[in-house]
Amino acid sequence: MPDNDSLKKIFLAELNIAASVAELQQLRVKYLGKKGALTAQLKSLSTLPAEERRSFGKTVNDLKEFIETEISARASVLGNADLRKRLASEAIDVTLPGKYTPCGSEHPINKVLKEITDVFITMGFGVEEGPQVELDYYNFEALNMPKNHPARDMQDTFYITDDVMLRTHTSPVQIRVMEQKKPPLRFIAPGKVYRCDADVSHTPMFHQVEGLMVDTDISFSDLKGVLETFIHRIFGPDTPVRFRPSFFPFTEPSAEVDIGCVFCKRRGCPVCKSTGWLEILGAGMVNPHVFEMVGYDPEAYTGFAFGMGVERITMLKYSIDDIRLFYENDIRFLRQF
Ligand code: 2NL
Repeated sequence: MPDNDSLKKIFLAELNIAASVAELQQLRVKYLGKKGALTAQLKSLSTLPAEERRSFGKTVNDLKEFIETEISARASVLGNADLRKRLASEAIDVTLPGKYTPCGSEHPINKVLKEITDVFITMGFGVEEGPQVELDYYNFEALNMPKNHPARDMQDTFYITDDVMLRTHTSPVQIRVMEQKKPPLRFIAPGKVYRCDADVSHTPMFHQVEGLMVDTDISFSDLKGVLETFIHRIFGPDTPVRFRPSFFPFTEPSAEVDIGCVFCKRRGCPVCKSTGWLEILGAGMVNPHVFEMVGYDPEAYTGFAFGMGVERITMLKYSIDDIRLFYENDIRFLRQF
């Protein structure tokens, strides 16, 4: 068995070459562990003559303490070095350019649809939705367009069966809501609608926002106030607005609403066909016959309704001259919004 002095020398030599905290841990076990060199020294104590035990015991204990202190000191140095090494090898250069992540943007139709919806929500309107595959009853019949009514032809309907079709407007949503709820009512019905038609200003699928307000004393002034406010929020407060008499089977009286041409500022241009005005909405007072169809007393209630095409409003707002651009998915077009 080596004496304490040689043990110390060997330990110091080994301590010197230990290169990591893990190797220090092995040293600790080797010298101070249950089967360690120092433990063996202490065990040999009992074989010594009594007079030698005290000084030998002290030497072993001093050495034990010395080894513990040395290992701890070295561990903290190596531990710092380990940390520095890891920090250096795992360092991130935050100034390097990032990986390119392609990012889409909101479709212009959804963007304008949201803007329109927000304006009406601000005025206290709710938002209602309904099925795109609709029954003849809700799409036509309940809106005062019985079978063989000429206005049905204007709608270029996609039929699925005699009684089932793709909705040609979102008015059926309003019929369904009126069947379910009593007045007062105030909501818009945004969504996709379908008509068999295709050219620069028509796609077979497009978006509509219709609106309805029903109470005991709703007048044409309410309709004018709400729609003028809406137009001024979407096109700016100085936009001229004009109400022109028109006809819809589901409203009486009916009006078409024009704004001063956004392209020529009413001086006259090809877009407004030299009239200085652009049509953007249809509206009117709900036809009493429609109220009867949903079980409302037409003597007790009045209301106004309106409808607009979202594509048309978006085209006017952004000076887009071909509706098909919305649905060609050309990224150069879509990126501009
Ligand atoms: C247009 C015209 C309009 C309505 C839609 C409506 C709905 C019910 C009752 C009465 Cl349930 N009216 N909707 C009224 C007038 C005009 O749309 O040019 N749309 C693009």
